[in-house]
Parts: sequence; C-alpha cells; structure tokens
Amino acid sequence: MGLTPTKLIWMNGKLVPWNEAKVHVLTHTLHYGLGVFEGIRCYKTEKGPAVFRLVDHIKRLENSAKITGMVLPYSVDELVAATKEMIRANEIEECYIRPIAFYGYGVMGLNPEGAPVNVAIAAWPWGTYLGEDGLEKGVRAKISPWVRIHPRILPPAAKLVANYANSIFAKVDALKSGYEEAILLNLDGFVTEGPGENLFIVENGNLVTPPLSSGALGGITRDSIIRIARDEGILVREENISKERLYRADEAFFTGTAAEVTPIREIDGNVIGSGKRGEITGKLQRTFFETVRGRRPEYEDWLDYVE
Ligand code: PPE
Repeated sequence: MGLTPTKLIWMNGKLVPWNEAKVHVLTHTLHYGLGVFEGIRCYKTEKGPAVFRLVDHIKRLENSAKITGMVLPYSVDELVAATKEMIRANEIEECYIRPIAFYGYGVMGLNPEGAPVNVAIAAWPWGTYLGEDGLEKGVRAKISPWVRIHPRILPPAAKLVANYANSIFAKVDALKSGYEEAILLNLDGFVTEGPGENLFIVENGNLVTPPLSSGALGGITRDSIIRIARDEGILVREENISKERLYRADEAFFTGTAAEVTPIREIDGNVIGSGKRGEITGKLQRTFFETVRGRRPEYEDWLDYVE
C-alpha cells in the first residue's frame, strides 16, 4: 500500500509535521517487536467526519498494552481527544487511523524496563483493503500453511506488533500462491481468522464465527456485525469451524476495520456458495456501510463526531 501523507501526526502530546514524526534506529520495539497498535476508520457523514467506535478501539489499545505489561503514559480519554484533534488538524473527511505505543530509545537488551513508552497517532486516506472488486464480488482465499499463533506462544488477543510477523507470513504466502487473502487455522486445525480480519460463515441462514478462544482477535467489526445480524433476526453462534465446514459454507466473509465486510467467494479452489457475494453477506455489508456513514440512527452511539 503506497502511503498518501497527511499534514500532521500526533506524537507524545504534540502535533508534528508528517515528515518529522521519526524515531531513532535503536528504538526498542524496532528490534524486539513489543509494541501495540490499533486500526480505526473515520468516515464522511452528513454531520461531518465520524470515527467508528473510537472509544472501543482506544480501550482495546489499553488492554493490549496491559496484556504485554506496557504502561501507557496517556489515559483513554486523552488518546480519544488526541485522535480527534489530529483529524481536525489534518482537515480530512475519511481516513484510516493508526495509533501505536512502542518502547523508544534508551535501553537495549530484552528487558524493556527503563525504555520510554512513546505514543503516536497518524492518519491517512486508505481505500478498500482487498480491492473495490473484492467488496462487490468477493475474494479468493487460501488456508495458510502457517498456523495462527497459540496463546501460549504470543497473545492473539492483543494487537501486538510481534504477532503481525505471523500475519505477514500468511499474507505473503497467499499472494505468492495467487490468492488475495489467507485463512489461518489454529494448532487444533480449527479456523481462527485472516491475517488482519475476522471470519464468518453462513450456514442455513445462520451466522457462525470462531470463538475468541480459537485464537482470533476480538474484532470491533466482528462485534458490530454480530449485533447488527442479531438485530436483523439472524441467529449468530460462536463455534469452532473445521476446514471441511468452511468449504461447504453457503457464504463466507471477512470483517475488519481495514477490510470492512469483504465476501469470500473461493477457498483453496473450492467455490463458496454461488461464487458471488451471498445474500446475507450483502445485507450485512449494506447495513454496515450505512451505519459507519451515519445513516442508521439505531447505531448512532458507535459514531464519534470529530467536530
Ligand atoms: N484479526 C486481526 C489479526 C486483525 O489484525 C484485525 C484488524 C482484525 C481481526 C479485525 O479487527 P477490527 O479491526 O477490530 O474489526 N486488522 C487491522 C490491521 C490491518 C493492517 O493490514 O494493518 C485493521 O483492520 O485495522
């Protein structure tokens, strides 16, 4: 993804010009991977730019930090205010927001004690994650030869920088094999998620998604889709999904801040359902986009207006 710079990045309490938001090469997290981050989207609405579930994302950042033993030098309220201040200063209507907390310069060696905790929040325009075509027609996915990190190895419940090496391996393998996205199984052979998305299937009109105990991240889009589906009268179950069950699903889709709601039309060469965006997937996708763009009063609580 080529980056399109915006004007300012919030860094440790100040707005700094995009090109000046730099770190030292002896930044602790750069060497050992112990940093935590978030991915959030801001959408254009009739009432101005609105950040989708901002507080929930910042709370997850704080929880990721807690899981890894990092103490954030800012409160949730301060980071929520900083995010909105940064968007206003950049005068952008739609963007992807990337808060990151990392151990900075000061100590080397594995023990991060004594390294300062730095926090930055950047934003840039980011279109569709898996292509405009993907949103409409669905993507082709491959079950990864890489196994999703087990909770006794690294904490899959945290958005820990180091976890993403596992995701990158799976993503690159899928792309090299001619697919658009990967699906990772856990050590027991059950479906967990994509490298940067949660996964749902439709079976006989019901939604099924792997439980968080499978090793999937507690996605905020996942949570939103569960709520929307239940409100629309669709039964949602959290159950282990085997590879075989995945192959014979009526519909399948990914959810994520970046990926939004992206249908899956093929897995390992097996056509899923009709090979097109499924009916229930399409319905949930429509409601999701109406929600984030402020056209669903019942989900208005999820929007944090910037102005
Ligand atoms: N699982 C993983 C591993 C994951 O990284 C994400 C988000 C999700 C599920 C979905 O979570 P949520 O965004 O709360 O619905 N992945 C972020 C990073 C993507 C990237 O390529 O960078 C994102 O979507 O922002």
